[in-house]
Parts: sequence; C-alpha cells; structure tokens
Amino acid sequence: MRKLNLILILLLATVVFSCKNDKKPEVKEEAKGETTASKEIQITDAEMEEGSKIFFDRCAGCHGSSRKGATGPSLLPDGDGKSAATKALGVAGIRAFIENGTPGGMPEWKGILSEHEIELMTRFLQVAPPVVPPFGIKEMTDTWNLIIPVADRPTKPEHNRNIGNYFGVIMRDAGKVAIIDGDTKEKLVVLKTGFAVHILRTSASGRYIYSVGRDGRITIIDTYTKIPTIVAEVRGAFDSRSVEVSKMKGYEDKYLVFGGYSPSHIAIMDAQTLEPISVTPTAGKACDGDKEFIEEARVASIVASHTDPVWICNVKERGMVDIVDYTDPKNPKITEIPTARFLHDGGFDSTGHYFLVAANASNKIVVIDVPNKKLVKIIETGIKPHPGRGTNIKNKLGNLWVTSHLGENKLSFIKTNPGEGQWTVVKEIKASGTGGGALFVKSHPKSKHLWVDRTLNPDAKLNSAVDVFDTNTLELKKTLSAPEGVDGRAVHFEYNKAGDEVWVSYFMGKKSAIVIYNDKTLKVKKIIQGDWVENPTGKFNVNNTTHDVY
Ligand code: DHE
Repeated sequence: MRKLNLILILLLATVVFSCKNDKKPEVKEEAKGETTASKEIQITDAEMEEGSKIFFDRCAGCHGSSRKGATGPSLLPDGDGKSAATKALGVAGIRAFIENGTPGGMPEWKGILSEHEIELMTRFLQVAPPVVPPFGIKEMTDTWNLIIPVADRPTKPEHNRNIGNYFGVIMRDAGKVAIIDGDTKEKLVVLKTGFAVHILRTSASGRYIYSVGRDGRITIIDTYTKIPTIVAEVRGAFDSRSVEVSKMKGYEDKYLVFGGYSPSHIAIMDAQTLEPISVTPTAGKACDGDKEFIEEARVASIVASHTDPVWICNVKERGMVDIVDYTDPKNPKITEIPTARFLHDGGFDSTGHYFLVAANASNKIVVIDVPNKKLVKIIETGIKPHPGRGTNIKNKLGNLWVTSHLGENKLSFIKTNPGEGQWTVVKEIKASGTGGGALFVKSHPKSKHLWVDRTLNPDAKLNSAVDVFDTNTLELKKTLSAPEGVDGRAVHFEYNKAGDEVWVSYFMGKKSAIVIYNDKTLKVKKIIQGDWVENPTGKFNVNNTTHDVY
C-alpha cells in the first residue's frame, strides 16, 4: 500500500501546479501496508501510476476518486453489492464498457484513449484503488501564492474597455483561460491557470475572475490591469469542480468558497488574496438514512445568494444541500438539507429566491427555498438530468426553469412562479434525432431562443450540432451544424452582456473554435480560431456570471 500511496502522490504531483511552496502531503500512517494488487492481475508500479492518472483525468468525475461510484457505478475489484465486481467483469467486460460507453451517458472512449491506455485500464480497474492522503488547511496554506498584494493593485481600471462584456473562456486540455473582449472579440490574454480548468466565476463587483481546475487549483485574475493578470493562486484539494464568492451586499469580493472533490470538503478563503480561512469536511451519512458513513462526499455545484450571506453547496454522494452561512467564515454555520442522490449541477430560478439542482442518480430535480433554508420539492424529470445552471424562460405556461438530460432525449420545463402547476414539469419536448447526451441549455431574459447542445450523444451529426427552440412555442426553430472549417463536439453556451449573441465552443475535434451566433438571425457572426484556441469548453461573460443571468 505504501507503493500505491507513493504512486498517488506522484500522480498528483504530475498534475501541473506551479504555486509557491507547493508541498506534497504526507502519507497517512494507517494507509501504509501490503500491496492490494490482485494475484491474478499483473500490473507494474509504472502502470499503476499511469492508470491512476488516466482514471483521475477521465473517470473519477463520474465513478469517484475512490471508485465507489457516483453518476457512474462503482468500479471496485469485489463489487459493492450494487454494481458488478470488476474482477467478475474481467478484461473483456471492462473493455466493452470503455470502448462502447453506455446509453446512460458514459461516452465511448475508443478513439479518445489509445489501445495501450484501454488495455491498461482493463487491468487497473481490477486492482484496489489508491488511498487519498490528507490535505487540510496547512497543506492548503503551503500552496498559497499571493503574487500581487491588494495594496499593489490598481484602484480603478487601467483601460477603457467594457469589463462587463469580457468573456473568460476555458481551454480545458491546455489548462489555460483566455480573456476575450466581447465588444471587439479580441483575445486580451491567455493565462496558464492549471490542469483541466473546469469552471469560472466572477466576483460580486465583476472585477475578478476566478478559475478552478480538476487539480483543485484556484486562480484569481484581475481585470483592472491593462492586460488581465493572475494576482493570487492556491490549491484547495487534489481534485475539484467548483468555486464561488460572497455576493450579498456588504460582502462583495470578501470571501470565496471552494468545493473539494478529493478530499471532500468546503474551504473558505479570502476572495482577494486566496488566503485559506477554514476547512470543513463534508463526510457524513446520506440523505436517505442509509447507515453507511460516506467519506467521499464530494462538493459539486455551488451558488451564492444575492440576498442572504450564504452559499448553497451540494454534497454529491450524500444528497445533502448545505447552506453555508459565511458571516463567521472561521466557523461557518452549515444547515444541512437532506434531498436526493447524487447532487450535481444547478442554478437559480428567475427570482433568485429558489435554487434548483439535479440529483442525477435519482432522475430528479431538487428545489430549495434559499432564504428560508428549506426543501420545497423533489421533482422527477427524466434519466440523468444535466442542466448546467439551467436556464429561465417565460411564456404562456409561466416562468419556466429548464433542464436537459444526459440519459435521454428530453427537455423538461418546471414552472417556478406561484399558481397551478408550480414546481411541476409543465412541458416536455425532444431535441432533434434520438438519444441523450445533452449537457447544457441557455437562454437570456432579452432573448426568444433556447439553446441546447448534445455533446455526449454518440452520433457525430448530433454532437457537433446545437438546437435552437422558440421560447414561446417551444418548437424547434433550427438545428445549427458546425460551420465550415470547424470540427468537434459543440458544448456550452454563453450570451454576451446585451443578450443578442450566443457563444458556442467546439472541442474534442480537429478544428477547435468558439463560434459566435447572432441570437436573432441565428447566423454566424464570428468564428474565433487559432493556435491558442485548444479544446475550449466553458465560457463565462462577466456581467452574466456576476448577476446570475441565465
Ligand atoms: Fe462539468 C459544471 C462536474 C464533466 C464542462 N461540472 C460542472 C459542475 C460540476 C461538474 C459539479 C457545477 C459547478 C458549479 O456550478 O459550481 N463535470 C463534472 C464532473 O464530475 C464530470 C461529470 C466528469 C469530470 O471528470 O469532470 C464533468 N464537465 C464535464 C465535461 O466533460 C465538460 C463538458 C468538459 C470538461 O471540462 O471536461 C464539462 N462542467 C463543464 C462546464 C460547467 C460544468 C462548462 C459550467 C457550466 C455553467 O454554465 O456553469
């Protein structure tokens, strides 16, 4: 086991991370011992290291870092009583899943992973997973790097650009974030922010852009400087997906919250310097009374209330919505609301009073009354809802919050305003073609269009196109295929500040691009390509992200 721990540490150390004093954590005493590799399965230390890296990069998000399962089933050598033992599946069974994917939303990895990598994973998955070493406030603080202290930063913008229409665009595999001026479409800078950046958020003032990566690294980008600049960075865990800041009046740009996947915890930091303030582990019992104590209780989506001093942190495996009061950030008061498993992504309704989140393993959407810290309703929608932050539209059916689904071809419209049908699915429609694979939906208060992608659909025709629906009739208006010279899967949408342009990313193909559409005419307005456009994924407009416009 000592070898396995060393392997894990090596693996984590290989993740590009250049913070000052970036120390490797100590190996846990109790984790030391005999190797757990199965006698029948031959795997060398070097292969174990490579397999861990592939698993961490490609599989841990759905199957869990400790392989106990989440959105995807557990992948343990002897099973867990619910899912098959990987030893029983054997090389051929594991290969079939890896190569073909599943109708439930697992992508087919043939063509993405090499033959060597697939073969290795068929053996790696049959031996016990490595143990995650501790990573608390000390380890976090050791990685903290305040590059430009607050006193040395400009007090007002050093330029005349419109920061509210800046876009932060993630170049996932390059571990970079590009800042693009949405008015002029110029690339201002491409910053190295960490391995496989996942999402961006902006500060309540709109000045700072925060990135968080799969390596648990958080970076602050200051938009006041002539060229946006990284002013601080820290690592909050080995693995993560979410970051948010305090948004209530009086707390603007004050505190930052970070959600750890591995280890699973909620960390609070100073939002201007990233100095760690407190860490609260999220392990505990599940929402449904199951007796098992869940160590891997990963923090999935996080949103910040604009009216109350709280963040809403969604603890995936436990199905708990944690309302975190940040008025005393050293000892945050956390109200736990038991809901459904496994919580993943979600966003506000149009009033900002209610938060809706997907419990994707239960095929449900959970509705939380944020100021009153109460569960409102758990609504059955479809197979594996995946809304992103969802989106809000309005038509004769009422105010509707929309989710797409990963596991089936369905868009569900939940009525959010008071009256008959509130908190029920009042309409369901299909996107074009067959099968699921949709990841994101988007509209804008000024738009009459609803945009939907099909990123994980196995059909290349569908995964490279986006559907646009009329928000009044909910009829499909147009399917937009990848423009000439653009190749890959279409993913994620963002409107500009004015709400008249939609930006779509093309990644995982031979010709990555950011395609900008005129939202009224649905014609291509601009295609952004170049050496620096490498597998773009999420795009975050400063104004829309700051004010939760979606
Ligand atoms: Fe994401 C949001 C987790 C795969 C692109 N993704 C989120 C959030 C979570 C999450 C918890 C919500 C953050 C928040 O709102 O605070 N995503 C995961 C995974 O665990 C998963 C399934 C597997 C993994 O290993 O990461 C996963 N995600 C993907 C992708 O494959 C995508 C398409 C490209 C990528 O980055 O690898 C992807 N996820 C995104 C984007 C958002 C996101 C663009 C932000 C959406 C938004 O508008 O807020």
